[in-house]
Amino acid sequence: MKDDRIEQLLQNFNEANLQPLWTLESDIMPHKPNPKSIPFLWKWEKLYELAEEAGELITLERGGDRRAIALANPGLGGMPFATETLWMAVQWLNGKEVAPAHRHTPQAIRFIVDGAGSYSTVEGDKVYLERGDLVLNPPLLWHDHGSESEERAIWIDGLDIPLTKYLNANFFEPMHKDTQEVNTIKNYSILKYGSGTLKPAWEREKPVYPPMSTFKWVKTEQALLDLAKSGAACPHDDIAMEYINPLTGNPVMKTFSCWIQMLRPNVHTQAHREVCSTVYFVFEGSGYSVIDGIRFDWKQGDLFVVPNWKLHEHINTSNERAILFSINDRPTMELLDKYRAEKYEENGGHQIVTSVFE
Ligand code: GTQ
Ligand code: FE2
Repeated sequence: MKDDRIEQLLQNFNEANLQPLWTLESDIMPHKPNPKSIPFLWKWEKLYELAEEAGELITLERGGDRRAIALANPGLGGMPFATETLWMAVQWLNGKEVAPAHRHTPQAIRFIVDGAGSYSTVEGDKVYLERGDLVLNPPLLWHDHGSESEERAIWIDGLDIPLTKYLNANFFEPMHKDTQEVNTIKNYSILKYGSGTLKPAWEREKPVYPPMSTFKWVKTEQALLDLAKSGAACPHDDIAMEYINPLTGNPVMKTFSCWIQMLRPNVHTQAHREVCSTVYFVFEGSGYSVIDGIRFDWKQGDLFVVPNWKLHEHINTSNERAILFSINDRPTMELLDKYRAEKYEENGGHQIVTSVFE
């Protein structure tokens, strides 16, 4: 009797577009994060080969605006996203080309693989791009890229496109002309604010976004070498540094953070897991990471993903330094009070490798 009524009730819920919690629990309230994105790795040779071919076949026209090729995590059902919140792409710009000016609500960064005489203009501030530079593009600031040499430039883009899409907060606007006017000398914001520890004394206000658009590689590298010299290191990430707004100490973006880390020769870090997803770009060196028990061998140029709450540790297998650039959505998690982390205590902090990614 009662069973029949329950069955009828469930059917009535369904017809009324209602769903009772007691039939859903483990799906919408899992005991721990259960991301759809999977640990994955993209090899540089393949990315480069395909980007190069795109450089021959695809022109930069309005609509596309950029020759950017996105990492599509196989766990995300064909979406062009590296993780649930992060977009990562390889962008190829031919010599003498212009990627026309536009602006959008997703916030962006570029990490330069080979600048080759190219520039980015962000809200009238024109900066030249060199290997290892990090360029910031806060939300709704106009930007165009161009090349003043005969050679192609190539870089990595990081954006919060998936998060912006999920929040239905996306706006995109092409500019009425291809390139912005530049009224200051080149590299203006770097010259003015690039020291990071000193600022023009007469300026008292705190801009909402970091005052310089670019972190130059020479300074970043020096910071890594100095931190290593200090003897301090993170057990999980070795010589790891977060790019910050020098005027506030906050991560450079509201929704995601940028890191640069040096794994010293033969270092093997301790595994941990965090409520945040990370996309890594191997800037220099070779080694492997163990993510959720899977061994991912990497070398210069490769990109790989650590999804939410997956155990991970990094190993530099060489006698040279290895350098990883990465973006992670930890600032989003922290702003929303959802960040947690846990150390892996078993087995001396090292996971048992159950398979090797091919
Ligand atoms: O360079 O402006 O990878 O607008 C995706 C969207 C790069 C860019 C991307 C973009 C850009
Ligand atoms: Fe853009």
